[in-house]
Amino acid sequence: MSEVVDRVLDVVAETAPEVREGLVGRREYETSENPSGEQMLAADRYADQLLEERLLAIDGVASYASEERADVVHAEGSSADAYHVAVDPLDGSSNLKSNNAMGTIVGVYDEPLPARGEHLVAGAYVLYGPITTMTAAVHEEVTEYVIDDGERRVDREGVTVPDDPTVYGFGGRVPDWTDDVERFVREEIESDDSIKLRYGGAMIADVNQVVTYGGVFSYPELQSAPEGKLRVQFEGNPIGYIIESAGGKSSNGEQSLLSVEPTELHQRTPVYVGTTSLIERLEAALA
Ligand code: AHM
Ligand code: MG
Repeated sequence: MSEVVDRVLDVVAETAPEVREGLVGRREYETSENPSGEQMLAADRYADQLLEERLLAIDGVASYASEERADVVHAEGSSADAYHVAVDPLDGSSNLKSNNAMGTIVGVYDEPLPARGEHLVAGAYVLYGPITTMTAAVHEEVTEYVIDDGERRVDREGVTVPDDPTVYGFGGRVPDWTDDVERFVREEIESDDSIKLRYGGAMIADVNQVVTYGGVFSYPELQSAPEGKLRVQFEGNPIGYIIESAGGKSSNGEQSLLSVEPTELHQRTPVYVGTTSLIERLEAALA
C-alpha cells in the first residue's frame, strides 16, 4: 500500500508545477460543462488530462475519477487489490479570473468508486498559494510539504487542527442559508470575538487556513440546494479524511463525511470541517 500511495503523492507533486505554470493563458471558459453542470476552464481540462495520464500509469492504480469527467476511467490489466484515485484537478478554478488561490485534491481509495470515505487510505491537497504546498494524510498522520521543482520536501510533520477556533468561512449566499445554519453562524460564531471571517472562494485555501489557525470551513446545506455544492468523492471525503487525521472533525451536518454512503459518482454533500468542539456544536445546532 505505502509504495502506491507514495508514488501517487510523488506524481501529484511532480505535476503541480506544470499545473501551476499551465494556468497562464488558460483563463478562458470552454463551451462544455463538467458533470456537475458547471462551466469548465481550459485550466481545469489541462490539469485533469495531466493527472489522468500520470496517475493511471502507476502500477497499483486501477482507476481514475475526476470532477471534470462523467465516468471512471479504468487502467488496463490492474490487479484486484489495486487502488482507485479520485481527483478534483483544479479546485476553486473560478478564482483564476481574479488571480486568487486554488488547489488540487486527491483521494486514494481501496474500493471502486463511488465509495465511502472510510475506504480512503490517503488524502492530499496541493495549495497553489504564494508557495506551492502539499498537505497529505497517510495512516492518519498529516504532513505538510513544500513543493519545489516537482519534489516534495517535508515542512511540517504531525500537523494538527488547533483546538481554539480563530477563522470561519461559509459558502453560499447568506439569504440562501437555512435558518439553522444562519442561527449557528450568528449565535455561536459571530458572537465570539476571537473568531473572524476568512472566505476566499477556493475550498483548499480556506481549509488550509482552518488547518493552520483552527476554526471551521463550510459549504453548507442551502434552501435552494439541500446537498450544498461540494462533491462527496472529490472534495468532501479527502478533506474530511485529512481534517479527521489532523484531530479535527468533519460532518455533513449529521455524521462524519467519511460515513456518507454515496450512490452516485458526482453526488454532492453539505461540508462542515474544522475544530472538533465547533463541529460538535454545529451538529447539535443542525439536529
Ligand atoms: P470547483 O471545484 O468547481 O472549483 O468548485 C468548488 C469551489 C470550492 O473550492 C469553493 O469552496 C466553492 O466552490 C466556492 O463556491 P462559491 O463561488 O459559490 O463561493
Ligand atoms: Mg472543487
